[in-house]
Amino acid sequence: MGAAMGKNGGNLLDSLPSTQGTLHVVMLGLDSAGKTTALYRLKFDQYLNTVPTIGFNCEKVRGAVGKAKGVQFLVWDVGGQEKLRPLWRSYTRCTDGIVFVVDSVDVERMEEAKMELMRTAKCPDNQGVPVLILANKQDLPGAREPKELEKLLSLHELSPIHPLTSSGPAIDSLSTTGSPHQSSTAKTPGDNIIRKEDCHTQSSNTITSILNTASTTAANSSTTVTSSSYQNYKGWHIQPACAITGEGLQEGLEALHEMIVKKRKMNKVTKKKR
Ligand SMILES: Nc1nc2c(ncn2[C@@H]2O[C@H](COP(=O)(O)OP(=O)(O)O)[C@@H](O)[C@H]2O)c(=O)[nH]1
Ligand SMILES: [Mg+2]
Repeated sequence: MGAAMGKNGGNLLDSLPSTQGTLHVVMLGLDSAGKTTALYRLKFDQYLNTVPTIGFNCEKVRGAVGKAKGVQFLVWDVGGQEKLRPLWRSYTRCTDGIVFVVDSVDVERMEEAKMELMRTAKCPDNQGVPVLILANKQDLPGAREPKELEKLLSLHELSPIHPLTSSGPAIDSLSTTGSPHQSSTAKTPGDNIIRKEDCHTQSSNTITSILNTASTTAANSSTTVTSSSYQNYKGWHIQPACAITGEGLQEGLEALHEMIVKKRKMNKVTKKKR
């Protein structure tokens, strides 16, 4: 898709003035998992033939179901080839949510997918960022069910550490809806990388200290709200999908939206406790 979509399809430049309130989402996953197909199915509600993504595609898409109905998402679809994966980090730094697309049939590469997912989700910048795992290609024979993928990908490891009950690191990340000024067309690797300095967000150090403070304060006073907020927040959701027909994609966005809203509420409570 890439460059062709940039010329003929939606252009991020069009979208820049009205990105306030837009949720920023990065779509990652191994090459050929179906990221670009999913993006353009969401955007145009039709199947578009893709070519391997070198760089990224970026489109505004709208939620169509449940509480996500009408919500605008700015979705970055980043190339998944091995040589491009080191760039993922630059795209996830200020994101509201991560969509990790998995080819549900490709069991041989499931370990590789798990490794990349964990590397991304456990990176200090991304801890606590909601992750939607899109179990794609469910239309194909041999597609693994979400329950099995949950085990194969060790998704339980993604659940956040409860800062009030654990002595583990309480790292959170406050997200921002500030938009990096970039073009929507595919670029060569390294072009138009979102840098953390571009995002008006707080550093993980600051956030760690916010949570540590909250933890101490809350332990000495009323902890119910913060505590239950954290307990309700799983931080990930697995959604069966078929990017070719579009099945499951909007439901996935709805689940991601719900996680983002919960996460923001948690952040608010945490800030109030300071
Ligand atoms: N059967 C099936 N094929 C899919 C599905 N999603 C993507 N594909 C195919 O998988 C290949 C790779 O898709 P693409 O979107 O380019 O993957 P990307 O590298 O993750 O962006 C293409 O031939 C798509 O047509 C799906 O849900 N079902
Ligand atoms: Mg692609």
